[in-house]
This record gives sequence, C-alpha cells and structure tokens, in this order.
Amino acid sequence: MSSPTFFPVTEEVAAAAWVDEAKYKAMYEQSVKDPDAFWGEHGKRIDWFTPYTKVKNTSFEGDVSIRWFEDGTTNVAYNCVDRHLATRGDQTAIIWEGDNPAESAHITYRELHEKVSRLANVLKAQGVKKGDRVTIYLPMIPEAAYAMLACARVGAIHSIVFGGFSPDSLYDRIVDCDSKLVITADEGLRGGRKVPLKANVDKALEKAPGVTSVIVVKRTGGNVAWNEARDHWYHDEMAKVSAENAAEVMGAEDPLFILYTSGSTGKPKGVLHTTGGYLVYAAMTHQYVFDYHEGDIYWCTADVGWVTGHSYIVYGPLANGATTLMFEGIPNYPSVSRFWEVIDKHKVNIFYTAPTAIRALMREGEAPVKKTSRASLRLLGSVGEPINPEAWLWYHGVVGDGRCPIVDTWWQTETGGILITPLPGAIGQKPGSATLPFFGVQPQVVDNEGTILEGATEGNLCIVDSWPGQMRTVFGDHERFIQTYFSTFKGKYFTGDGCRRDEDGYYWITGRVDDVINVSGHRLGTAEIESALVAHPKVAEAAVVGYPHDLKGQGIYAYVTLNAGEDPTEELRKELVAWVRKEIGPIATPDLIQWAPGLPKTRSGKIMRRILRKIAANEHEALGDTSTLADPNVVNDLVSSRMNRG
Ligand code: 6R9
Repeated sequence: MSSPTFFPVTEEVAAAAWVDEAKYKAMYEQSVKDPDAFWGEHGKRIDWFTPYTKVKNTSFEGDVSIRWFEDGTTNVAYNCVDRHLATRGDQTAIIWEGDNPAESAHITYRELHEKVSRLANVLKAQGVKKGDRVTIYLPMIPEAAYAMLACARVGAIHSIVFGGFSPDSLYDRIVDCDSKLVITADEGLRGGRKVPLKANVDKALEKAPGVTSVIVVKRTGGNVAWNEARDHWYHDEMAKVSAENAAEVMGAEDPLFILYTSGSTGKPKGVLHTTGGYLVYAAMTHQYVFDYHEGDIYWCTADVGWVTGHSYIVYGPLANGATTLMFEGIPNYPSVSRFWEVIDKHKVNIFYTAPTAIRALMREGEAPVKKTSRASLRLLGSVGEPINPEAWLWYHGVVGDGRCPIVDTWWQTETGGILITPLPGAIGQKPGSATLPFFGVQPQVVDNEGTILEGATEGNLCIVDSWPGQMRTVFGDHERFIQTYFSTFKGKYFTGDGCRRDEDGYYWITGRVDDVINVSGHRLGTAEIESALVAHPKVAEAAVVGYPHDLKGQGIYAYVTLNAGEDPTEELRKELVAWVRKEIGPIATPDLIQWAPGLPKTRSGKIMRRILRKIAANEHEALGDTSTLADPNVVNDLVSSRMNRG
C-alpha cells in the first residue's frame, strides 16, 4: 500500500483560516508586484512611535544595502509587551514548563511588563546604553525572554549563545561583538542533568576582561564561584530597581540582535537583525503560517539560543499577543511521551518542532503517543532540516491523528523568518516539500554558472529581492556579508541550499550545497570542527564532512591525519572526540573519526571533499574521477579502511 503523496487543504481548514487559496494568490501577486504598497500596509501591524513614510529601500548590488521602514521609529519590547496591557494584561503571555514535569508557571502580560521593565532598569544601572552589546547565556527559563525584551527596551543589542556551547565558543562570541555584560544562570537543567553555565562563563571570561558585569539568575541553587566586583544576583538587582521604565525610541534600522551562525568558512559570523522589518516579518509569518488566532496556545520546542527561538518563541508570538509555551526540558525526559503529555497538560493547539525530534520519537513506536489525547492540536509545524516523507507521514498520521495540516517551514538565521512554507488554509501539502513562498519572497533556482532554471528543475536556491526580515549585515564585517551571500550569484541572495522545484512549482529543499552540515537541525561549519581538531597537539591535518545519519539527518565524519610518530589508538580517538566537545560544545561531537594517513588532494593542495563525502556515505562505487589527485592511492587506502570498519 503506498502512502498518499498529496494532502489537500480541507474545506473546514480553509474556511477557518486567515488565508485561503484565492487570497494567497492575490496577496502573493501584490506582494511581489508592488512591495511598497503591500508592506506599507502590513507594516502597520506593529505600533510605531513615528510612522514611516518610506517602505522599501534595498539593493542586492554593489555594497548591498537593505533598509525597511527606515524613517519610522518604534520599540520591539513596547510592541511585544506594553501595547497589550490595555486589552490583555491578565492573559498568559508565557507558559513555562520546567524540565521536571511538576514545575510550571504562567506569566501574564502584566507580569511580563513588570519583569522586563525592572530588568531594563537593572541593565541601565549597570551602565548599558543604546547600541551596547549584551551576551545572554541562559537555559530555557522565562528570564531568557525577559532578558531579550529588556535589551530591546533599552536599545541594547543582544547576542544569545546556546547553553550547549563551550566556554571557548562563548568566549569567541563575547569578544567578537565586544559585550560588556553577560546574563547567565547558576546552572541549567535538561533531562534531569545540570549544565554548569556560570562555571562556563567564568572560564570564558578569564580571557575576556572587557566584560564588567555578570548577572546571574538562580535556577538550581547549585554552588558557583563568585567574583564580588563583577557578579550580581539577578534577584537582588531586580529588587533594587523601579518597575517603571520608558521604552527607548528606536529607529526601524537600529540593531535588535546579533546571532552567531556557522558558514562554510572561518569562524561563526554575527548575523545582524534590526528592529522594524524584523518584527513585522516575524509577527506576520507567525500569524499566517501557523494560522494563529486569538486564544490559541502555541508551542515551539526550539531553544532561544537558535533563531527559531528568537522569532517563534519570543518576538513573533508576543508581538501578536499570543500565549507562547517555553519548555526547559527535552523530548525524552522523564519519558518519551513528554511532548504529548505537555500538549495535553496545557491544551496546546499549535505545535512546532524539528524533524530530528520526530525521527527520534518515531523510533519509540506509536504507543507512547497514543496513550495521550492530543485532542487540542490543530496544526503541526516542522523546521531546521528537510523532513523525510516517512517522518512527515508519521507526524501527520500518528501525532496529528490525520487531522492536522503540517507546515514544513524553510528558512535560516539570515532570513529572520519563514520564507518557504505551506499556509494551512491555502496550500495543499506534499510530504517532504516546503511548498511555496511566503508573501514578498521570490525564490529562483540557478545552475552553478548562475543561469536561471525555469519550470521543474533542480539547482541552487537564491532569493532575488529583499523581504523585511532579512539580515542587514555581518556584525562588524559588511564585506563578509557581501562575499558570503551576494557574490556567488551576483545581485541575488544565495541561501547555500540546493533545491528541486516540481511541476506544481513546489520547492523541495535538498540540503546544503556548501561546507555547512546540519546535525539534528543545528548548523555547523566543517571548517570550525577541522580547526578544533588541528588545534590538538597530536593532529597534523583534519577534514570533516557530513554523512547520512538516521536520527540526526547528518552525522559528523572526521578524517584525521596524525603527526608522525603518533599512534592511532582507540584511546586517542576518544580523546579527540572529547577535545572537540570541549572546544566547540556537545553539538559538535564527531560521530566517526577515521584515521587517514593521507587526505585526497588536488595537485594544488585542495582537499577533495566530494570524494571524502562519498567514502563517508559508503558510496564507494560512485567516487567519480580521481585522476586529478596528487596521489590517487590515498583514496584506495581510505576506502579499504572505511570498509573494514563497516
Ligand atoms: C530556521 C533554521 C538554516 C538551514 C537552511 C537549511 C536547513 C531549515 C528547513 C531546512 C529543509 C526545512 N533548513 N529549515 N531544510 N527544510 N524546512 O533552521 O535556521 O539554523 O540558520 O539553519 O537549515 O539547510 O539553510 P538555521
């Protein structure tokens, strides 16, 4: 029996949704034909202190300049909090569900307003001013949202570093943007285990004297070292300040946040997002893609350390006055039913998660899902990597009981919000396809020479014109911004992804075509992992590639050449794995390390990754032409030792 390959929009869903098929077509058409009129209208969905008179002023040529609503002024925290007080002060803004199922909390918009205002005053008391950078290294607790919004309120630029990153990675990110202040917690709690956040900050700051204050939230009460001159307890400082704070007046193009993300070369870059366009886009996509309606309980399982958490846990939902659920834990603690139990406990209507979580839970069978009700669910979403049709069908059939549309949302840290996605009332779904572009988004498929490919085709995915949520620059390095995104295909934003477009115009993202790998939905640059490996005193050279992995989507495969005289022992293999975890963080843990007496290189010394990818994937028959290699025997050696390992 073959599975259905098309899931049409049901009449019931279309009738209740913001947008049906006809409306999608009309709105899309207007959005690309007359972006000024379209966004001029939709920009009004947020409150402006001074209304904008200019809408779009963007160019992907030359110096690349992207400005939206440029003469308007507003404040993101005002829009996410203050403007809701009159109508929904007593409504829950954030439902917090702890790692431990016995712990949860409801925070109303009024409470959120008080916390954010106080924390804004704490920041000011610490000398933080408009334009200053603040690093946030927190677990998934409400204080993470307070911290983001407090920065936005005073006009400081936040840079969140995911709690799974090592002290070294944290150090790099603090120094790159020159943060003066760090907000962290004593410890995080995930799956019953403690994460030593404050200790990691202490280590990172040994080398970063520029940080003059650290605000520490007490989460577990665990023991932490204390630097009297620098460290402050969050609860003490919050009690000292007033609960009145006037939101700073921000220009639409004033920076809101920096978020570091991996690319194909060098260290992670600071993706910079600004105020007005970002918020309009995050809020609008949140409403239309998830078909968010007043009163819905909405849950995105991402961590605020990733862009998904920024746009779809905090900024988009709160700008819309939604109730957003924030989950501290993991999908399999205390049991593999946890997600579904949380859905029942809080009557979640809209659920947004990642394929890697779906695949892991699918492996546990239907029983842990079926013992829960999930009757509240209306819509399911997926993000972070391509979802394989098998996982899609399981998500749809088992989790959603065949009742809920799935929005497979393709986007990136750089795009600020969702670019390609079904709208549940308008676009029928094909399992594994991100389907069609959101309003204002003009995808284009090009071959490696940049020739535009029409109709059903496959190639490199570009976007030809700007949308309001687009990143504006790489923090401190505009040249790198131009080089990375606008130079491969001149005048177009190159996504780094490959895609196929089918005969219905649906887009199927096939994965990265550059040296970025996607492990469980987390982006890693192969160059970063290589440079961590070669920093080890026994390693001469390393090459890292992704390979297909059942649960993670891609796994990390490292080829390592040792210094002369070093023995390739099992012990050293373990040591290198631990080393990379220490250098970058657990998300970069290599899955396989293969000893490589030599690496396949061209005569000019370039490592032939294409070949290494094939060997890692066990596709030995399809290695292609190896005659241009400096030493073709290297490949035979690698293949035979790969085969011996199975
Ligand atoms: C939001 C986010 C971006 C990369 C992107 C692509 C992959 C994300 C996807 C998807 C296929 C989807 N990706 N969503 N691939 N289908 N629905 O994940 O941002 O961490 O920057 O990663 O993730 O390869 O280029 P980010």
